[in-house]
Amino acid sequence: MKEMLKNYKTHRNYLNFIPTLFYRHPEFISGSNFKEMLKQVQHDVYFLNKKFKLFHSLGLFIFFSLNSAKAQENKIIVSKGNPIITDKYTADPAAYVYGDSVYLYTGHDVAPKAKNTYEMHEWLCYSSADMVTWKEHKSPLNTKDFAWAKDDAWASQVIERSGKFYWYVAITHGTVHGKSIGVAVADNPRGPFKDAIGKALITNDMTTDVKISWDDIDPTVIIDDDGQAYLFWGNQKCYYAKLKKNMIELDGPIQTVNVPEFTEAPWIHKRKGWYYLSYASQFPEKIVYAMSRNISGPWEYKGILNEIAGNSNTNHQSIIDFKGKSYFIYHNGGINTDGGSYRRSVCIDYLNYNSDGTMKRVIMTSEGVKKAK
Ligand code: FUB
Repeated sequence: MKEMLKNYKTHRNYLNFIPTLFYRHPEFISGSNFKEMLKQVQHDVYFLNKKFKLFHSLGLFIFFSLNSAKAQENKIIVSKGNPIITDKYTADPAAYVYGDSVYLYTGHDVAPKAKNTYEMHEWLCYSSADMVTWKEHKSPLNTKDFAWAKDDAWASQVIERSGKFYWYVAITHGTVHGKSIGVAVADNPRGPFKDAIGKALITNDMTTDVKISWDDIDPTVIIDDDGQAYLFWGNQKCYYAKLKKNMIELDGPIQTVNVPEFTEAPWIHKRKGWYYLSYASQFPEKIVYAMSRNISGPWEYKGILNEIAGNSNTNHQSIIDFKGKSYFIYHNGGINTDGGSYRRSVCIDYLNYNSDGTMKRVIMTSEGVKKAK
């Protein structure tokens, strides 16, 4: 009996439990079959203790998992220079200025150490009001969100129109051979995003000039001052097309941009009446650029903007203006010790323009940028 009570006491809610025992075993009160009853009670207590321990551990597990997911969601990263994020590999940055913040969307390299191909299943989202302190948001988009797609969360870009956020992504198609471009939509820049059309916007069979299956990648998007939106993308050839106001349909034929030694990673931006088309050139990649007064060209080639980014054979840029400064956001393989072409990391340095609108070559630094005010 003593043992039994000890067992009860180890049980957090034993006080509630005792009346239940009397209810289940009325013979305890009458005194008959006392030994049998004791056995039964001990048996019950044993299993209740076991159950309690199980529920207790399960509860703790759920509590800690939820809390660590929550902590991860709102994790604050104070960058100590380049790379800006060091707890995971981030690639293919696409920054977007919205309100008082910069939203930074990246791919997520998860290839294990010895794997020398890309392994990427989701996109990541960070935001900052000063370019140094970043908040990590819950991953707002995964390749699984596109039911028609296979895998490969490659380069992407987000843009806002009429209060909706459109995220154009490069991804492998599930049934049409090759890479494709999908579009997801959300009501706020942190998502969650969902597939906007339930099918790909661009598939490999829509562009037949280039005989590779990965020429439909790396979407970049712009809404011009007159409200016309354009999508640029490509590998080996740079394509572009108008988008309808709904942002989820092409508005006219796919056209080709004529620029030298185009590899991939186009980024289109406009500043002071100039259109800039920067892109990765050759391999390993340098970022070069061309300028035009007209979005449909002709484009004037201006040369190298950023040299090969250290130990990464790709070099994928995003260009923004924020709080009075211009930024060049790119990736290298700078995380010790496994960083490299398939485990990349986002970096940020200043971008400077000359008075004629041309861009000065970027100086990649370890220090990165200072707090924007
Ligand atoms: O991250 C996968 C691919 O590598 C991107 O789509 C390219 O731009 C290159 O960075």
